Amino acid sequence: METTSPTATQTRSQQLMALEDQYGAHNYHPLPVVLNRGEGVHLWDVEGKHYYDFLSAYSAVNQGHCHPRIIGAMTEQAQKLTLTSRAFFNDQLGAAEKQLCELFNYDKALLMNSGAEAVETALKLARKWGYQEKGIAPNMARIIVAEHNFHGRTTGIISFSTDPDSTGGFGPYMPGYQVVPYDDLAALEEAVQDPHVCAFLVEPIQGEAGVMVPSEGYLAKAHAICKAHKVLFIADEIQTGLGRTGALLATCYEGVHADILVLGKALSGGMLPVSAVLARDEIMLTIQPGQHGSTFGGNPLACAVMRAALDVLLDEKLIENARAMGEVFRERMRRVQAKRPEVVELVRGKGLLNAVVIKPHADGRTAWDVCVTLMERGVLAKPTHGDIIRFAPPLVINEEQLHEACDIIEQTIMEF
Ligand code: IF1
Repeated sequence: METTSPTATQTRSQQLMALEDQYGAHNYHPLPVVLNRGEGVHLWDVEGKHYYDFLSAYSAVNQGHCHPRIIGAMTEQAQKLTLTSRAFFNDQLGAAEKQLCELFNYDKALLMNSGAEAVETALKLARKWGYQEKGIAPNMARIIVAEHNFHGRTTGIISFSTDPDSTGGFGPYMPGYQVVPYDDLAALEEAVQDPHVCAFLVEPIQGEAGVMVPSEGYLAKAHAICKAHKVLFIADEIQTGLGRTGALLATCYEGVHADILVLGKALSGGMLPVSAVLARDEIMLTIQPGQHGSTFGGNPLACAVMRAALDVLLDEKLIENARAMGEVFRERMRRVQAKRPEVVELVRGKGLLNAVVIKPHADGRTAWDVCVTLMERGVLAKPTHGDIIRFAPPLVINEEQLHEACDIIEQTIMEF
C-alpha cells in the first residue's frame, strides 16, 4: 500500500487532511480546516488562524470549548476513578441522577453515552411500557415519528428516517414505525387511533432538517393528543435542549413535560459522550435489572463532568444569554435579508439555534461556497441539505463577539 509521505510544500493542515484521507473512513465531508485548540467561542487551526465557532459541534459545546470549570471536574475525577461498570456502585452516579431528576422534574434517570444510544433506550422503554401498561399484544407495538426526523445513525433509528442518505443501502429495516408529516396535528391525531401505538418520538425543532421550527402550539397540542390516546410523548432534546433555544428545553416554550425526555451532546459540555433518558417510575421501572445497559453508561467520570456542565449552564445564565443573543443574531440576519432578498431566502430559529436559507446562485455557487468564504474570514459554520446554513455558536458568546461574527457573515452574503 503506497503511503503519502508529507511533502515539503504541503502546509501542516494539508498534511493532516491527507493523513485522514489515507487512513480514515470517508464518512464525512469536512470543511478544509484543521483545528487544534478551542476556548469558549474561539477555535484555532494548526497554522494559528482564529475562528469563531458557529457550529458548536452540533450543539454539544453550549458551555464553550474547554470550559475551565468542566475541565477541572474532569481532571479531578480522572485521577480518582473513571469507570467501574454498573456491576458495582460508584460515588458519583446517584448524585448525578438526583441532579438530573430535580432539574428536569422526573422520577428516574438512565445514563447512556451517545445520543443514539439514549434514543434507542427511549424506544425500548416505550415498547416495554406499551406491553406492560397499555396492554399492547407482544411484538405489536408501533411508534410514530416525524418526516425529516434525525435521531441518530444506528440501524434501528435509520429504519424510520426519511433521508435517503441516512437509510440508503442499510436495509433490512426495523419494523414498527409510522411516519407522519412534521407540524401536522391532523396526521398525528389520525395515527394515534391505532391501539398498537405506544409513543410519538419528535424533535421540538428539527435540527438536521434545517432548523425547522413548528407552528406555535404544535408541541402542546401534539402532547395533548398523545395524552388523550395513552401514547407516550418522547421529546428528543439532544440538540435543542440545555439552553440552545433560549430555554432550558425547547419544550419549555409550550409548557410540555415529555413522558420521556432524551438528552445528550451539551450534557457533558462537549468533553466526552454523555446522554440521559428521564421518565416517571411507571415508565422507567418497566426495565428491570439485566434488561438494558452499557459498559460506560453512568461512569464516574461522565457523572462528574455532567454535573459541572449543568452547573455552568445555570450559574453562568447561558439560557438567558442564548435567548438574548439569538434575538440580536436574527435581527442582524433579517437586515441582511432585507438588503439581499435574492440571496437570503429566510432566517429562522430560536435562541442560538438558527438557520439562514441561501438561494443557489445563478453561477451554481451554493451555501457550501458561502461557508468556505466564511471559513477564510474566520467564522466556522456548515450547510445542511445544500442550501441551509445552520448558525449555532456556544451559548457563552457575548454581544461584541456576535456582532464581529455577524459583520463577517453579512459581508460574505452581501458579496455572494
Ligand atoms: C452526525 C446531524 C445534527 C441529533 C438529535 C439524536 C442525535 C443527534 C436531534 C444522535 C445527533 C449529530 C450527529 C452528527 C451530526 C449531528 C446532526 F446532522 F447528524 F443531524 F446535529 F443535526 N438526536 N446529531 O441531532 O446523537 O448519537 O450523534 O450522539 O451523525 O453526522 P449522537
